[in-house]
Amino acid sequence: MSKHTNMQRDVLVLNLEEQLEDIAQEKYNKTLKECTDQETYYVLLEMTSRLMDVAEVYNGEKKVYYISMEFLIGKLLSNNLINLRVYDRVKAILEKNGKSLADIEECEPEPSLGNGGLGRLAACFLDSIATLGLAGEGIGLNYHFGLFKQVFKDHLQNAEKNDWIEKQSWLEKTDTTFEVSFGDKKVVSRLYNMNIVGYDTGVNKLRLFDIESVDESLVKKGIDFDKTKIDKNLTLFLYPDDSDEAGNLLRIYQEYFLVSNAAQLILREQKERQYDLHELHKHAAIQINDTHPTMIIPELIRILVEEKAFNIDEAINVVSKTCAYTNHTILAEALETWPLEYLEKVVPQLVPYIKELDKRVRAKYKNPKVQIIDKEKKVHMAFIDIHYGYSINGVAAIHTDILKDSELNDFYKIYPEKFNNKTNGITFRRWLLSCNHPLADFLSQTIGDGFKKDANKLEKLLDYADDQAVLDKLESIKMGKKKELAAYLKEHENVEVDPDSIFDIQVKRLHEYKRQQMNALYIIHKYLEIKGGKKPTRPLTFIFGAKAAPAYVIAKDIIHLLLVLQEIINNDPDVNKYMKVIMVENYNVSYAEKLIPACDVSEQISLASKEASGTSNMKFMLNGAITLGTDDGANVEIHELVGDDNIYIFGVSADEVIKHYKKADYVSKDYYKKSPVIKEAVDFIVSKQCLKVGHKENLERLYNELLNKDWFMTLIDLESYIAKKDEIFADYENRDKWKKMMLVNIAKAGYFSSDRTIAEYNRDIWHLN
Ligand code: 26Y
Repeated sequence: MSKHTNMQRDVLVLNLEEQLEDIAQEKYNKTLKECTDQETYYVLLEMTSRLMDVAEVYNGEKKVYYISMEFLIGKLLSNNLINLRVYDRVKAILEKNGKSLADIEECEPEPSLGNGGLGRLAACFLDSIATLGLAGEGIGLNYHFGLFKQVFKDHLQNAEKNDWIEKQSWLEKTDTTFEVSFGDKKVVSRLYNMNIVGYDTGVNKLRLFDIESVDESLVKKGIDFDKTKIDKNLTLFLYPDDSDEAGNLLRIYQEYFLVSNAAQLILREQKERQYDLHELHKHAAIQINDTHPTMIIPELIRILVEEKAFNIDEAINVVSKTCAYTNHTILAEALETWPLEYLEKVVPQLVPYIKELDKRVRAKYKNPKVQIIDKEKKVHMAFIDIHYGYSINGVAAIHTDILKDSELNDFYKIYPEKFNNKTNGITFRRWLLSCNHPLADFLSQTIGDGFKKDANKLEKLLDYADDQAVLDKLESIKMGKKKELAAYLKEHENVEVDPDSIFDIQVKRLHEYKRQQMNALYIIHKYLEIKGGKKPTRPLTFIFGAKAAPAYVIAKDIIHLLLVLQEIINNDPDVNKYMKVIMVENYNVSYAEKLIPACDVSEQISLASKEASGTSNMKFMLNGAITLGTDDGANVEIHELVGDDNIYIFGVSADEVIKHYKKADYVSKDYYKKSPVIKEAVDFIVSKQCLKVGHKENLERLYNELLNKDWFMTLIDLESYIAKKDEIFADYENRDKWKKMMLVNIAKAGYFSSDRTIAEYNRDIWHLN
């Protein structure tokens, strides 16, 4: 940090209280004490922004550009205060003025710029890039209504617009505008910046592009709008309904809008710094977050050829040395393949370049499975990344192995040196320091502050594995967080839960492969057991949070089932003393920060081989929850780190699953017929009791799906899941054993810091100084 900014910062930090009073006067002509919570939030926003404006800005010889359609950053106030190292002082000043920082946080709207794992990962990465002092920025879109807000009506998910942008916000409007041309129209973009401050370090920027001509009044009811008016709707929503052609086209418009802006921004910076574009790869690393920004490759090549006088070989060569791709899924339906005809309509200028890239592959490799444009004239976006990028990584060890050995094996045989693994991570600033102050403080007292900068230091906690006082304290911190959550659920969901019950939590996007339906079948099983007189030793609280893509019918049916079960069980006086079910409305990052610290049992029950990594598994572990999971994604690595005694693993292995798919020999009905327990639970879905509360159409469709398709093999694992879950609940009563498991999980979580992940990206892929 330069002496100058250092001094400015010191002055601001020394006079925090004066600053806050001054801003309150300037803005509201009030003392801080007189401000409402809402006003206080804006005062803090201003103060924090000033602090960030004088922090060091990273400027290296080489920079990483993390391009992503999603950045699920969460609320920023607390996080920024923590990273600026002023949280405790601000909290004290507020308390002196009769205010609680927690109440003020409630006034901040949560930016709605991502769907789930991939978007949240991008946000954790930005935090770690800044914390490690690397020059890097995120480039994304500023969706006005972002991901929809979930509302439950009649036990069904309804989608509403999420109007999160306020006049005063963390967004800073810039003077930068670019022209973006599509086949049939042009739009003008506008760049907004957000500061990303590292922990006790400097700032980077998140660049979010928008259009000036966006028209919010296009959205009348729910999330429906005219999908054809691109100049008005382009940045309204994140991934609109892709069930029809207009939705797909809009997504291509959005993707090209993102990469065209990114390319212009990057090339402008190269010019300002007077770098030779033939050496682009020495000054820029472009990380492509899943295939959504893949068009950056042909777009850069196009610009270099058409505007910078490169010949095509030179252009392809330098772009290929600059771009790297991260794969987040092996689900075929999530791998983008765009009909060439769509690209011809939206981005005709790219088509000759995509055809050229395809032609070069064709000349070299005969295997039809590695061609960019297939027989049906569909463009496989991932294949562009693999042929014309210099790195391809999976996001957990098992995921990368599956990519290499099966899904992308044909490519691995061609380019073994390009493939590498980068196991995901999470930022401990948000997922420990910010969401769990009691735990963070206790860890500091016990093992020192070192873990805040070097997460591996958490292992020191293992020295206390037999220290009764430490174990008891971990238990009481958990209890404190469970009580807080219980109060929040009472207020926001109108459900009463017992903090002494076991909190069993599954929060993640709703998808059949994640198998929320299997958890629902366990709940049915337990319900029927209790009805039959078999009471659990201790009450059980099952909590879900999940949004389903609006066009994903079965996922919405699963939500329906969960809401129906919630209604039946919570209102059944024979049972509600022993178990409760809560599906929280509008699960988001802020909700996660309340749920995760309060969790006892972390549900990570995807069909083995299907969850690329998962990241909530890491957040739960760090906060002392015990994983109940399959050997899938990063669960495998958690399992290796904590050992068999500190995790509950069940179900068929990834290898077995892959064999079943290859042989196409899984028949769910066989499992249903064979097992009375399975049959009883599945039948309950269409029982009179359920049909009285829920809808025949939804429940029958789900029932038939499970019985006749069950593509993600719920029934193959149901019996072993029930057995493991009963075992974990029984073990909960062995309090000393449980507390020790908590301790080991926290102590071993250090590996999952995104600081480690980012250090690896830099070491193996980006090579920034
Ligand atoms: C193309 C479109 C339909 C699409 C939109 C969003 C496809 C995929 C996605 C999002 C995928 C995603 O979030 N994947 C998750 O990425 C996490 C971070 O790597 C993983 O931990 C998680 O296992 C994976 O499901």
